[in-house]
Amino acid sequence: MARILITGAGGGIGTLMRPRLRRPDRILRLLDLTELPAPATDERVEIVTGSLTDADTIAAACHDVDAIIHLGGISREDSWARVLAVNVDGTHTVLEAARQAGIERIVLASSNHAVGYRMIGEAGPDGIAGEAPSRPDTYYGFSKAAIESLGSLYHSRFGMDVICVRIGSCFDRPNDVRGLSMWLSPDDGARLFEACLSAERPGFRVIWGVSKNTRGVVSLQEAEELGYRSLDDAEKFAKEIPAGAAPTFIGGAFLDTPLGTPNPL
Ligand code: NAI
Ligand code: 15L
Repeated sequence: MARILITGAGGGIGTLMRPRLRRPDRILRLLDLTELPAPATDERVEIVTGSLTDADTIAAACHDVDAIIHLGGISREDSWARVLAVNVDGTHTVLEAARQAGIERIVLASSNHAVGYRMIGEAGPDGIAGEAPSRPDTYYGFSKAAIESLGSLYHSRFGMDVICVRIGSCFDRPNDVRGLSMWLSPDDGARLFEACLSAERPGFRVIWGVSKNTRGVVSLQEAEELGYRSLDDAEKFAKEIPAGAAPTFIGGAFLDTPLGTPNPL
């Protein structure tokens, strides 16, 4: 029986993944700051309420765990202090607890905003590579670049398999023209996390987390090397999306966000 710890399990992606990552031979240990819905009678779920910033909570949450999907944290622009404390220090706490517990597989939720200042089309028709050097668009994007780097350190020092997923836009459906390029469907999200969990000794990787969108602008090659196969395309929503200009930069509207100002987007 495998046990997977999912941090930030009460958030948007965690909620979408909870039913999709269920397996008969798997226990999902779900951690969040806020209280999560109790398990259904047929659900193999363990609930942990606590903060990423609390080393004792995370150490206990890592007990008997086989792999971690680390989604928890601040998911948009915020103050420098909060972004550092929750995203950077919090991810360090998770990686350190994982190392001490002997957990060898960690999937880190990075973001397109780690490379938000990269121009769409700059890399040619194959799109921007998974491991393209960071060009963050916000303190938030910086924190994602920082955790990728931290993941690399933990791989190099301790041999842990660390996969950083630069997630595009993972929601039920794309909301705008940019989403037609950057959407990661929830079902593809689950397929991608499964690939990250099961790939044989991947080492350290940085990959894109998007669907195979007709208007895609980033490379899927690195994710496909891990076994990911997208079955969705945002284009099926194109007619329902209000007309608008495609963004010039990967990060879209985040580039217009004042640095350090909590962003409701
Ligand atoms: P979300 O904001 O909906 O969920 C984040 C969860 O983390 C929340 O449930 C929150 O309570 C929890 N959390 C925050 N601080 C915590 C702490 N100190 N201790 C424990 N839990 C804490 O975000 P969403 O959309 O689910 O994203 C999940 C991850 O994926 C985030 O790391 C985000 O940066 C990343 N991501 C998401 C994208 C998307 O399209 N939804 C795109 C790119 C990256
Ligand atoms: C992110 O990194 C955010 O967590 C998410 O809420 C969306 O804003 C997403 O990027 C996006 O770029 O659409």
